[in-house]
Amino acid sequence: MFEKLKKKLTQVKERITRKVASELVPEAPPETKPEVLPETPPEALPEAPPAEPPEAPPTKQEAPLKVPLKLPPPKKPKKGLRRAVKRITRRELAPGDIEDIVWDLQVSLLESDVAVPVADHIIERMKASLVGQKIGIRADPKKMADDVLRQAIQEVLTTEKEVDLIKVIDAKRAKGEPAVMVFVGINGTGKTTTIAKMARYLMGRGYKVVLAAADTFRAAGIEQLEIHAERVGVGVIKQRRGADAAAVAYDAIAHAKARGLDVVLVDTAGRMQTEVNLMDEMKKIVRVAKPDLVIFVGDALTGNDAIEQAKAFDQAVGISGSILCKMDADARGGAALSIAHVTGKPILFLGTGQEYEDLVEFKPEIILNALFGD
Ligand SMILES: Nc1nc2c(ncn2[C@@H]2O[C@H](COP(=O)(O)OP(=O)(O)OP(=O)(O)O)[C@@H](O)[C@H]2O)c(=O)[nH]1
Ligand SMILES: [Mg+2]
Repeated sequence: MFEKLKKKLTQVKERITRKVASELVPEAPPETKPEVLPETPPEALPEAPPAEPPEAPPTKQEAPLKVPLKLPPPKKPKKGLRRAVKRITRRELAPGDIEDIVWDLQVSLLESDVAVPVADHIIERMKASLVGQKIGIRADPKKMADDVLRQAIQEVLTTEKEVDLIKVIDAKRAKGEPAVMVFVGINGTGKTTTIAKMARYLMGRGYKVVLAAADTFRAAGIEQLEIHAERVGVGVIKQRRGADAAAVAYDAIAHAKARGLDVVLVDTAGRMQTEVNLMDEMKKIVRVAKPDLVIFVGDALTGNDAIEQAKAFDQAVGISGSILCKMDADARGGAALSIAHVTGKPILFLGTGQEYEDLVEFKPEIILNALFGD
């Protein structure tokens, strides 16, 4: 997962590390030996400039001769020296220091299909963290580079409003009603497979689930769902092909209510956001089913296209969150980094393979570890 983006971010981190290391300056020498100036610290990279000429300031060495005997001679040189060291350890990074690095990062993110506003946000956060940063001897350049990028990316992965699927189901169960979830997205992104995975996931947690075969549009749409349902051992409510998709969803909800089931997962036909009739049909499904959650299913491999789709589906029916599938094959990571920030809706789960257990609850750490782990 994310091999290409990880490689690019590693290069950016190395550049930040080198930049910070080149700014490192020695710390104050031990107070007992004011005349001995420190050597270049071992942490600094070879290009780190020596911060001070090897000789101590001559005035300081001559000072003891001029002071009256009753004054302790070493005091003044120590103070002066400390002040000098303090001045140089105050070195800060200026915008110009990181201009090239910022440019590199921007190109890397855009090449990885990260959406422009998300790339901009990451860049701005990185600048805000680095510019004006005081770099002292104790700075750990590698850690600093890592932290700066990690934090910026963590921010774009997190939305203000979280959605806890299990809490939503439990709240409905407490009212004696089934939770209804409608899965939407363009063709072939992984909706039907994800519904089967989700049914398995929820049944494993003790919930009673039924599926609604509301993809009445595509040939074999219903049969495909039935095959998955049989494999995971869950019931399907269906009508014939071409039937009103909203009516199928309605039937499934009525069935769940009658049987005291906990969750209805509604499969829908894939549709391009530009297909007006199909988008209208989806709006009707949502109007009729009044789902607790509308879940956008995106194909991570389509990068920025998935983000544009998510925006369009959100505008049409108001999505609650997203599930990104095919993460197992995604080397670029653009969709995963962008979708939450652009839509303002959280990523709920990740599809990580073609098996039914390949559905992972989303946590920013999954992405961060893939990008920053060893
Ligand atoms: N590698 C991988 N493949 C996946 C994942 N999720 C789904 N797929 C595959 O993607 C293909 C399409 O999946 P479907 O579930 O049929 O997609 P859909 O959105 O229902 O498609 P339509 O009904 O045609 O719109 C199938 O071959 C799935 O096995 C995933 O997380 N990883
Ligand atoms: Mg399908």
